[in-house]
Amino acid sequence: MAQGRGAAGGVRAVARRRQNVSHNRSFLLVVCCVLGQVGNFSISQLCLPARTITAVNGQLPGPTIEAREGDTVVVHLVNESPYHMTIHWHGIFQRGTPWSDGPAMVTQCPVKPGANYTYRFNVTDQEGTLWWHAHISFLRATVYGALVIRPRGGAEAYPFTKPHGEETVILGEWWNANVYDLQQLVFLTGDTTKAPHADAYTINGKPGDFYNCSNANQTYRFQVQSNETYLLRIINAALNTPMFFKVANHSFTVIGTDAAYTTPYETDVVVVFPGQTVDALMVAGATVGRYYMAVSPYDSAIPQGPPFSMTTGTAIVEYVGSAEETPQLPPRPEYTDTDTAFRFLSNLTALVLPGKPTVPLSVDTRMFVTVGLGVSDCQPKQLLCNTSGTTRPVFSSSMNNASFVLPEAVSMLQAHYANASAGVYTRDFLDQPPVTFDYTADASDNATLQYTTKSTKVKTLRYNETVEMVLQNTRLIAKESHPMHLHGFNFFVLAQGFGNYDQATATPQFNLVNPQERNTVAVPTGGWAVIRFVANNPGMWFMHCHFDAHLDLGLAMVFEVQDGPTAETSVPPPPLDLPQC
Ligand SMILES: *[C@@H]1O[C@H](CO)[C@@H](O)[C@H](O)[C@H]1NC(C)=O
Ligand SMILES: *[C@@H]1O[C@H](CO)[C@@H](O)[C@H](O)[C@H]1NC(C)=O
Ligand SMILES: *[C@@H]1O[C@H](CO)[C@@H](O)[C@H](O)[C@H]1NC(C)=O
Ligand SMILES: *[C@@H]1O[C@H](CO)[C@@H](O)[C@H](O)[C@H]1NC(C)=O
Ligand SMILES: *[C@@H]1O[C@H](CO)[C@@H](O)[C@H](O)[C@H]1NC(C)=O
Ligand SMILES: *[C@@H]1O[C@H](CO)[C@@H](O)[C@H](O)[C@H]1NC(C)=O
Ligand SMILES: *[C@@H]1O[C@H](CO)[C@@H](O)[C@H](O)[C@H]1NC(C)=O
Ligand SMILES: *[C@@H]1O[C@H](CO)[C@@H](O)[C@H](O)[C@H]1NC(C)=O
Ligand SMILES: *[C@@H]1O[C@H](CO)[C@@H](O)[C@H](O)[C@H]1NC(C)=O
Ligand SMILES: *[C@@H]1O[C@H](CO)[C@@H](O)[C@H](O)[C@H]1NC(C)=O
Ligand SMILES: *[C@@H]1O[C@H](CO)[C@@H](O)[C@H](O)[C@H]1NC(C)=O
Ligand SMILES: *[C@@H]1O[C@H](CO)[C@@H](O)[C@H](O)[C@H]1NC(C)=O
Ligand SMILES: [Cu+2]
Repeated sequence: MAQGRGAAGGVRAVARRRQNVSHNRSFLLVVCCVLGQVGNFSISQLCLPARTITAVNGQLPGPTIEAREGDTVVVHLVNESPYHMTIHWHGIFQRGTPWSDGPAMVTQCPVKPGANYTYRFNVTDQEGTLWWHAHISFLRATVYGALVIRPRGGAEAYPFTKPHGEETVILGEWWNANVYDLQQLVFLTGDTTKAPHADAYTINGKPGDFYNCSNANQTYRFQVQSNETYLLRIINAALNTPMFFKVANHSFTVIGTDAAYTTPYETDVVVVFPGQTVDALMVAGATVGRYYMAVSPYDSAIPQGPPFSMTTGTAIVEYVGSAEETPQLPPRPEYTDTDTAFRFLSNLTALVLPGKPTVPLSVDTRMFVTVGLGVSDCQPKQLLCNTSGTTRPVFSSSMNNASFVLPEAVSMLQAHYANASAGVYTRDFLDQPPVTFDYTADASDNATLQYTTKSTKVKTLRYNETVEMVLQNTRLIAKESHPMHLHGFNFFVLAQGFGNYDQATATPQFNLVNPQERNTVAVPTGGWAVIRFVANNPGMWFMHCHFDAHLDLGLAMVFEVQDGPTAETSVPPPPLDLPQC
């Protein structure tokens, strides 16, 4: 993989590497581009004519940012694309640096075409694999890359035997259409079927051998040495597709998720939702030969909605000394195999290490939040909305029946910092659903309950309070497993299950010993998950579904975390180069 330094000049990367010394690591990301600018990038996929895409430093995926725990990362973002841009450092806590989190209109106004912004943050108290991506429109379809955090002592200090090699494995979706235009069309019509599904699944940007195009360049290859152990850093960067991940004739030992170590977990299939990462060891212990690494979609919707692309993205794991033979293809789970998804996702536990935060046992604020789809009225800006029917025409989504819209004039963090929330957001996000109903019953799926209205609501938290949140999926429109992502924190996943949450039966199932730590939890389809986190990070923190299709429709809310008692526990002044709207 390429290192994270840009091709252009003026970039400094501090080279000293001593244990227990933190470093400044500098990166230049140039987002580009339509015509003739630095980093202009065109690509031919699926044997179609080459086309310019929005990409970083002329690469798909973009450069990997490598750091050690405790480092300071400085990223100069230069926007040479024709679109408004922001970058989110997915999973980074951003303690003390809320202005660097990146979601457009939540923590910053976008970086305009031709403008630039410098993101600065420390990578503290987390190790493993995270990633970065555009957090505006659907542009993260091609604007993404890995963010690897090794221990201060380097790979020698892993809490597992040091592997012989490491590979970043970024799963993505490829769209033949321009994704910015698709997002505009979906928004203007309110009709998600205008962007039904991706044209291919990719591994490290390449779709592999099972699409109607035989081009040697479209398959990624991993070279392995027989009997050596590899750390696969698997990232799901797809817009809307959860993935099953397999390698023919190989199995894995999962040792981390979302940059938090797990108890080693043996499996022959990895399940990874958009926003999530899985670190897994793989021993090259098969007969010398060639094996497909394969990703296939997990479609959790019941009843099934617009079809996923029922295809398989592949790469090749190639042993040194193997012949150019046809690789073995692993059997893939059924597209609707919820049992396999749940088995993997619910069996992971944290690796308890000294000094690591443990699950808080007392709770200050309890929330019960429904998550799901619905319908809304046409909004004034939805100029292509079909108003001729009798039913509400716009697909929508909501949390506790509030369908989230971003403000337009100023970012929420700027409004918070200036004590000027009026006209930007309101503090009335509910702790409970406004209507109690049978959340997961088919009979509940009626037009009355589906209806939801647009707003910009936050839940305000005191600094340092402990929050427990039950996320309850609904059956409105469809049951579906929504990957719920929280910015600014990791949370502990205490329990998860199917049907309506029942406190009496769920509480005894809570894992209060070694629950998995995540920044994105896939709430089971037609089910629930219970999470806990400590609000020890002042700022405005987005919580949302990591399917871009659902985020765009309003499946989101924001936590407003108040300042603590000291300057270190308060939102600092905005950086001087913070973009203005
Ligand atoms: C980031 O780390 C550096 C070096 O340890 C430290 O001086 C600085 O205060 C940290 N910044 C924040 C916001 O915590
Ligand atoms: C970033 O923007 C500032 C202000 O417009 C400009 O002075 C500077 O040259 C830009 N830097 C780069 C690397 O484009
Ligand atoms: C390949 O082309 C065939 C025939 O045109 C079509 O039926 C099939 O769906 C295509 N497969 C993919 C993966 O696009
Ligand atoms: C493969 O990629 C190389 C380098 O980008 C390019 O020169 C070559 O034309 C490509 N081959 C095909 C068949 O597209
Ligand atoms: C790999 O290990 C197996 C079992 O220990 C052994 O039979 C084989 O010779 C080894 N292969 C190589 C290339 O060392
Ligand atoms: C490898 O996997 C393929 C596909 O599942 C299977 O047909 C084959 O028997 C396996 N080979 C070995 C040596 O296990
Ligand atoms: C994982 O979870 C399932 C329930 O989905 C359970 O039946 C199974 O025993 C668990 N353990 C392992 C190691 O998969
Ligand atoms: C608009 O909705 C009506 C009623 O549902 C339908 O008959 C018509 O085909 C729709 N028009 C378009 C352009 O989708
Ligand atoms: C916002 O209100 C707090 C508390 O009243 C005050 O300390 C702070 O100075 C105010 N900030 C601004 C920018 O007015
Ligand atoms: C919609 O479903 C809810 C829950 O089942 C029910 O209470 C309500 O009466 C239904 N409304 C209509 C109009 O059917
Ligand atoms: C959501 O709120 C709307 C508007 O108040 C109401 O009509 C609808 O029934 C509510 N749905 C749910 C599930 O609470
Ligand atoms: C935050 O909570 C932790 C754990 O309860 C406590 O140790 C710490 O002192 C608190 N910090 C502040 C500033 O209140
Ligand atoms: Cu969703």
